[in-house]
Amino acid sequence: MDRLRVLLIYPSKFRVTGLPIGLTSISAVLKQEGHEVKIFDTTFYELDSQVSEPQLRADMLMSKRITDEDKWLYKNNSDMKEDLISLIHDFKPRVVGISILEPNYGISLLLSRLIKSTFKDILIVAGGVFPTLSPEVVISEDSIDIVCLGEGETSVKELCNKIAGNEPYIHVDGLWIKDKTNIYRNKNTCLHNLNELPFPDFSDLDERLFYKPMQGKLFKMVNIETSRGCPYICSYCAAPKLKMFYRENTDSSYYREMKMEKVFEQIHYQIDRHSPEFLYFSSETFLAMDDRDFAAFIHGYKAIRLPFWFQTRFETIIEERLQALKDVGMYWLTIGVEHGNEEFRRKVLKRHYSNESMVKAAHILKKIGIGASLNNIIGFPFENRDLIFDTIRLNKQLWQINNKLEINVFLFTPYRGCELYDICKENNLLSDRLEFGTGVLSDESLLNFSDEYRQELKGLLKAFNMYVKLPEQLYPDIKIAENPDAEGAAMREALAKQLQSH
Ligand code: B12
Ligand code: SF4
Repeated sequence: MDRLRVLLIYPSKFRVTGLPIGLTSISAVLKQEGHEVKIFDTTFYELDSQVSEPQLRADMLMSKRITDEDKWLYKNNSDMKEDLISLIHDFKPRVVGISILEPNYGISLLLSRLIKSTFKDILIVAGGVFPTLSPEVVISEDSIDIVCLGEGETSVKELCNKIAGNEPYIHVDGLWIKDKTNIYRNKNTCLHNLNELPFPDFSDLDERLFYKPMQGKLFKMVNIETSRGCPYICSYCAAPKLKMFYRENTDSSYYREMKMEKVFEQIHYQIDRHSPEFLYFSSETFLAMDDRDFAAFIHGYKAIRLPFWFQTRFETIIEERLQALKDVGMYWLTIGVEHGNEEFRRKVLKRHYSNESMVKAAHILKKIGIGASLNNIIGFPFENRDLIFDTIRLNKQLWQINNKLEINVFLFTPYRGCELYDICKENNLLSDRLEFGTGVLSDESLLNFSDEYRQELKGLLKAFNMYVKLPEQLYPDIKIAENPDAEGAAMREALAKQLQSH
């Protein structure tokens, strides 16, 4: 069998840093088979926005401004298309794989069309959450030859081995493959055992991708995969549909945990290769682990001595666990509040926990002396200003308990494959502004709201942290700060100063 050259594309934008596990896991598997892999990353090119993700978050008073951003997250000064073409000329890949999330589908098409029109013989494979949940959309695109549904490690390995061995590949599991007359829709029957996969290979990624802001400073971080999937069913997230996809196709559970001994093997492996200053445990709900694994984690981590952070759910915040985690290096965590009205949260978002449990968790975090980012979303269907104020009030209550909490707020985006996307569609709520590639980090709602309400949402996004952190006597001024005019801008500036001195 020959060695195959495979180029993997990470079509990310806005200088959103952090390491992609899916793409690098595929890279590791291909290298294990002896193939040669390179990665082309679009994160640092000047694309549709001048503003980086960290800068945008600081502008919205969510997090501290990074002072040395340009030193670490500087933009490329070359042309993305020219760089890609020249890389392909030099590397001469037989296969190009693109990892696609819905907000990145627009840029993915730009690149796949460019490649197809310049290098006709290259086979282009699209994989990731978006192709998995919308395969018909992706397979209908002329520049894409193959769509990978679900986890791609085994499918891509088989595809590349067959191409390298000059064997027919139209029946490889998990791939939808086009030839001149047909589309072969092969089912994905494989959900991987995390203990049997090689560790993600980050060695071909741009060094800048490793840097994540933490309290206004950038740290070199490495992701450690501990689980895949999520047991919950939130209506605005892709995880429940992915769970259904795997249940129907493989009859197994999407949510899987890696054995603790394997987690530690991975930690040592990545530390040896990348010397990180911080670790990020890549799991949708890190503290979903049982008591035995938790005890093993605490015991094993004592020797690691690196600060770490993770994301989890409010239900998993238990004082004894958090204290034990802090004692071994936990620095920060991220938790989803998402909405402040219990009934709305339960009925529309399908998140079942009480506000009281969040208040209790905020007290625990305060007692332990640990900070956390709270994620919120506004601009849902069936929401209004009053309901948004329930979210503001809950965050205010939590922040007053623990002012180390960082309050994040994002605009709801209806991604295909999420239950709320279908609900918006049924209710004729999707606007014609909804195109692939829109929505990410935007303040422009993609729902069919009135112009007035869309403007109101923009104002509320900017003012959210002010409402949460400044006294209620200032609410009339904050209302002025919501306005898009010069008076609003001046008021925002004045209030932002007050907030900083608070
Ligand atoms: C970790 C994570 C991130 C990381 C890494 C992102 C990445 N591209 O890997 C960071 C923090 C950077 C991130 C950012 C964002 N994310 Co995110 N993220 C996740 C999360 C929680 C886990 C992803 C993961 O690592 N899964 C485990 C790996 C193994 O699975 P995987 O990545 O899907 O890869 C497998 C397959 O998809 C396939 N595959 C993937 N790529 C390829 C490529 C080829 C060629 C092939 C053949 C196969 C293949 O094989 C892989 C290995 O098995 C998911 C939730 C989820 N359940 O997926 C959301 C999720 C992917 N994120 C989402 C979104 C919206 C975003 C943001 C836009 C958020 C924002 N507002 O800023 C940004 C955009 C990022 C960008 N790069 O532009 C959405 C995507 C929705 C959609 N329908 O596309 C998800 C699904 C969450 C949700 N809301 O439903 N995210
Ligand atoms: S939002 Fe988080 S907790 Fe809810 S289903 Fe998605 S990954 Fe799981």
